[in-house]
Amino acid sequence: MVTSLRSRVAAANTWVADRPPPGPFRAGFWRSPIRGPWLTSVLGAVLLVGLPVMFATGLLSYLAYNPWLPGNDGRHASGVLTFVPFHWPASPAWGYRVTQGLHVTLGVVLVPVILAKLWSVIPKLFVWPPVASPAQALERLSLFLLVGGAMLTFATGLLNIQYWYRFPGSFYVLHFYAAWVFVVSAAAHVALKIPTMRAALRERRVRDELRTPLAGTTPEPYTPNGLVSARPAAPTISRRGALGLVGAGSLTAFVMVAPQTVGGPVSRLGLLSPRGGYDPGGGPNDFGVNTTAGEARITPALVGGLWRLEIAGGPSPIVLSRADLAAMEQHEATLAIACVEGWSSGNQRWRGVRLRDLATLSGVADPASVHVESLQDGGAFGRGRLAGNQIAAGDSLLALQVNDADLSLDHGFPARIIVPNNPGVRNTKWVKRLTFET
Ligand SMILES: Nc1nc2c(c(=O)[nH]1)N[C@H]1C(S)=C(S)[C@@H](COP(=O)(O)O)O[C@H]1N2
Ligand SMILES: [Mo]
Repeated sequence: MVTSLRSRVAAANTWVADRPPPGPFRAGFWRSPIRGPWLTSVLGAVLLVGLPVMFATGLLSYLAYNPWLPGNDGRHASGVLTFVPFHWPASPAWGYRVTQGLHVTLGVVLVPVILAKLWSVIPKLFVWPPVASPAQALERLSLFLLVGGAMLTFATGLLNIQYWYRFPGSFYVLHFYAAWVFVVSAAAHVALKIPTMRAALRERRVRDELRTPLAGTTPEPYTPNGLVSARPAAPTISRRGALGLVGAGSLTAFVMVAPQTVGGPVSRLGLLSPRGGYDPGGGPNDFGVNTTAGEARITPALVGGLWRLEIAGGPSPIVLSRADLAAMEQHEATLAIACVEGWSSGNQRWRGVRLRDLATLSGVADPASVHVESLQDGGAFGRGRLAGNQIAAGDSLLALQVNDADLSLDHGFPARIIVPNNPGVRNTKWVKRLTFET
């Protein structure tokens, strides 16, 4: 009885397996003669170098937000993945600019490689029958997580650097979890595929293949259910040509995006980076802006003569006017704003009151953190916490001026935070209250 049921299921399976629907499920539908383990392995090798750098710099960015401080972005993103091996330092001042510039630039540069890699394995998406055994079902599920995780990680990242924030939920959370799904499934994929990759790269030397013109381009040996076409067409591009195309795509992406990480006039070369230039007519405040005063609904009345800074957390709150702040000891620091989106303002000369002097004034000797609040209502941008080591750093300022001029309204007049090695978003503009916490 059981045997006959089994054999009937097996017979049904064979019947289905022998009758793929027309189109991409049929052997021989995919005909590119250069598709095969070699091309996939070369692209995989590039990703094997690039993705760990992306993941490491991404984790550093996560740490730079001080996710362990209540109310900071990283908090709700972390959950079971809360992992803070060290507190983000305030030096070197250029640290975040380098790691995040690398993260974003590499992310864009790898897009053509990822797309080519997906193209190279596309027959695998159309395996027939779709589920042949539990083991194969598991493998397909892991590939779904791999491809889905990769797409979501890259899509959220790319939308973010183009200032498209209308995600369902927070960019931070989506990007963070998608990256973990991507990285864990990629690690499993690599462990499974390393032998195939090594064999493929041993079979054909990269050096030799890069010398092979179109005329000499032949398919790799066919194996059933593999990547090589059962019915290869005549080549229209060599493997060298295909890799050249991907390389040219990556190089173009690099040229378009890298300049914005440098900042200053150079960033105008980055034609595809939206923050290429900001031109309020030149002058000391002519550098990139995230959220103008208009967008943040900061009116001249809010920042006029009636503006006061409130300093709380000590025995009694202190209220200071801008003139009071200007009368305190001023300190100058040359620092660049480096945004999570990969762009930098380039170095600017900021002038203002040291955060640690304000902490002392408030009566909190050795604060563990400071809660910074902006006149801007609502949203993650209007508030955030900085850690004790950031307050203590000598170049951490509540800035009143930049490049010998008062801050412009767009850059945070009457006063803004500027802290070395701090993600841009934590340099709050239009500050109204500082609460020092122990
Ligand atoms: N109040 C407030 N502060 C803010 C922002 C904001 O939108 N609102 N944007 C932040 C972000 S994301 C960055 S990168 C920097 C940019 O500073 P800038 O506009 O002066 O160049 O300001 C930060 N401070
Ligand atoms: Mo930013």
